[in-house]
Amino acid sequence: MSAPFDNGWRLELLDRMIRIREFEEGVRFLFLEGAMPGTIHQCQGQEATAVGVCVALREDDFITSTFRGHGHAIAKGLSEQELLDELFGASTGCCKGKGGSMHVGNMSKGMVPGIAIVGGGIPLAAGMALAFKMQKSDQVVACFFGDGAVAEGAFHEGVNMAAIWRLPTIFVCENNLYGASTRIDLVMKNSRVADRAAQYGIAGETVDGNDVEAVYAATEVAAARCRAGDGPVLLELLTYRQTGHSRRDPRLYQPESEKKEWAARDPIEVLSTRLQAEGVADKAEIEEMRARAAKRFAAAVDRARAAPQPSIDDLGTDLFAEEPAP
Ligand SMILES: Cc1ncc(C[n+]2csc(CCOP(=O)(O)OP(=O)(O)O)c2C)c(N)n1
Ligand SMILES: [Mg+2]
Repeated sequence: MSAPFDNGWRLELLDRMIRIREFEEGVRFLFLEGAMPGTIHQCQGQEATAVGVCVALREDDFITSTFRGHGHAIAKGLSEQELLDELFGASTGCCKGKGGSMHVGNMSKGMVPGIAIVGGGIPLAAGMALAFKMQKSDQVVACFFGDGAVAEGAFHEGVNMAAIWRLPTIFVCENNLYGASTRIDLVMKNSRVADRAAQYGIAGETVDGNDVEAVYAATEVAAARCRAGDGPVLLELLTYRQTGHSRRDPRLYQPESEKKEWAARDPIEVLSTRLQAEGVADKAEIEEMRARAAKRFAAAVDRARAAPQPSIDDLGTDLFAEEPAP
């Protein structure tokens, strides 16, 4: 990937974050009007973690994601169309309509379909990285998980194994202070997640997860470490969920003062303000970006509403089990 501080590139970072925000806000209304089945876990406020990590990776690198994967997907290069089709349960969706919101992904674009078990992606990412190492490939895996995953046994097992075998995995903890409604300090004595890296003998760093350029820079260093055989790396990205945990959550457990404090550090605003202050873009250009993203989303919704649903025959495809002999 080219240098992060080229101005054209910084505008690209902003554009991707805006596309994610437009997507999430649009999807929220679609769910409220009952247009889609299932539930949703959204990422408004966390766009910089997704974009900063994914754009620092190569196209042939992989990510694993969670139940909160829409932003990761757009950041890794999936289109709004294939995501919306998936959310509508259409056979043209990125998982042929069989996964839905919690399992979006596209292996050809380097995204393993989302794993909704908290911490479930961690051992899988270590396993993928082991495969890359055995194949003598220099690909890396970035594994997204929340602060809630850190107390799962899977975290210890996956990180420890990656550490002893020096696997090319970037463990990306999106620390948004809450696991559903539970605040991090109720479930962790030491809530600085990056501190755990030292116990495993690996590199670890805490980064401002609402500053996309800082996330990009930290990921670039981590990926280079992994490619050089000096992985894994644990990145803790400090961020905040500006929306409910899932569709029905009014997030009453987040204190008003805390919400305000983090709203003032909104990742899109942080970069827009910086680019305007440096004369890289003006308000009108940024507004134009937003309008383009909104238009793109609206066109994708029209197509997704008319997209074909899976057929009965599709029930028997994409399965690992063989049909028993008659
Ligand atoms: C093993 C497991 N336990 C519980 C759940 C239910 N659950 C889904 S999301 C969630 C909270 C996860 O919090 P965190 O890991 O911090 O991620 P965030 O939602 O903040 O992105 C819980 C408890 C689950 N999916 N898997
Ligand atoms: Mg969390």
